[in-house]
Formats: sequence, structure tokens, C-alpha cells
Amino acid sequence: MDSGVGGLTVVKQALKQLPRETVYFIGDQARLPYGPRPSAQVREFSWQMASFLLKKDIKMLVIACNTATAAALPDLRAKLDIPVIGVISPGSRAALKASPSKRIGVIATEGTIKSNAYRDAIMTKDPDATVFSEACPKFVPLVESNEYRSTVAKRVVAESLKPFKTKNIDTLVLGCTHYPLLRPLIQNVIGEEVTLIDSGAETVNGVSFMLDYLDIANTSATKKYPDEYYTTGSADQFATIAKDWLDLPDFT
Ligand code: DGN
Repeated sequence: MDSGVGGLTVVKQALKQLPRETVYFIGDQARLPYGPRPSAQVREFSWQMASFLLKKDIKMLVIACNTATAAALPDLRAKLDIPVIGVISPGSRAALKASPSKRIGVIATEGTIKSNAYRDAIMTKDPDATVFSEACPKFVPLVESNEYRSTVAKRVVAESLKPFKTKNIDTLVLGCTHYPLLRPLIQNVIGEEVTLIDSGAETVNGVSFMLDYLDIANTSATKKYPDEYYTTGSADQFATIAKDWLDLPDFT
């Protein structure tokens, strides 16, 4: 689940790494963005999205949204009797692994940055790390409006990443699942020497591990059921981006 198409960056990895598992995805595009919303409201919306997916008889829930992970992970874990996986812990672990200098940048929505969830997760794992956080509230609307390759996007990314110029980071966490769609622009501005961490991709490694650990992976040769995608917003808008990003020309 995600607030919109950003969660598809996690789905893309899941389709690649776990081709036998069925994906049920919902994006809450009608109420996007979650980033500026109070965390109690994000918690309530996350519960509603999770309740929809539970009707599909899912065996594991992935909160493919950093904002919802920061606001609702403990709540959903307490309420559900299936494993619930968020994106922040895997992203933090991967950032520490990738960063020799331990000078780590984090870009995310206002909600995620305000929650300090990344700073806390990184510093709990390594108290010697230094974390520089920046909210990039203009990124999600660019992705949702399918402008993630535009010149406007280029300009916005350059402007938003300026604060990192003097920070001497060697690693930057894409702490919002929408941001990997802007990855080429982000890499171009921040420089090739900075490693970008896609928290969604890291999360799928965790999902894979959990499926094995709990012995609930699908062991048959193919998927048991076809994948299903839902949005609370416009199906056409969703399908345009899903087709492009997931590289599924027949996506309907
Ligand atoms: N994709 C969501 C995240 O990872 O935080 C947030 C998008 C939004 O609603 N602003």
C-alpha cells in the first residue's frame, strides 16, 4: 500500500525478486499527498488501506510508503496478525552499509522528516553516524502528474538538493517511495560519487527473507493468482504511470 504510485517502485522490485508471489496493491491517490497530513490522519488512512487489502486474504502487508511507515507501522503491527513490513528500517540499514564516512543524507516528505524516523533508525544502529535531512514536498506532485522526466522536474530537483552541497555526504536515502522515479535527475544533481539508497528495493530483500523464515513463500512454479492493482483515484492516470514504470505494456 502507498498514498499513490510511489509504492510501484517497491512492486517493481517484488515482481523482479519474487515472481511467484501475488501482489495486491492499493494507492490512495484520491487523498494524496500524505506528506503534509497530521500523523493521526495518516494512521487512520493507512488502517483503511490495510483493511481493504486484508479482504484479499493477504499473508503479509508491506507499507510501501515512508510517510505511512513513520506514522502507522506500530499501530498496524498491533492490529494485524500477519507480518507487517515498513520501508524505513531496511532503508536505514542499507544506508549505513553503503556509507564509509557515515555522513548520510535523507530526502523524504515533510511527515517523514518531521517524525525523525530515519534519523532515529540510523542513529540507533550507529550512534556515530551524522544524518542530514531535507523535506522535498515538490517531488511527489511531479511524479503523480507524470512529469518526472520533464525540465520542470530537473529544475525542482536541482533547487531542492542545494542544501546538500556543503554537507559532504557519501550516501543519500530516497526516503519516499515516489523518489526512485526521479532517480536519474537526483543522481545527476547530487553527483555520481554519492550512493543513492532506494528504501523500497531494500524492503523487498526483507520481504523475501521473511517469506523464507516464516515458511510462507509460494513454492509452486508460477503465481497462484494474478496481481491486482487498485487506486482510490483515477484508474487511467494510475495505469499510465504503472505501464511506464513497471514496463508492462498490457497493463489494464
Ligand atoms: N510515497 C510516500 C512515501 O514514501 O512517503 C509518500 C507520498 C506522499 O503521499 N506524499
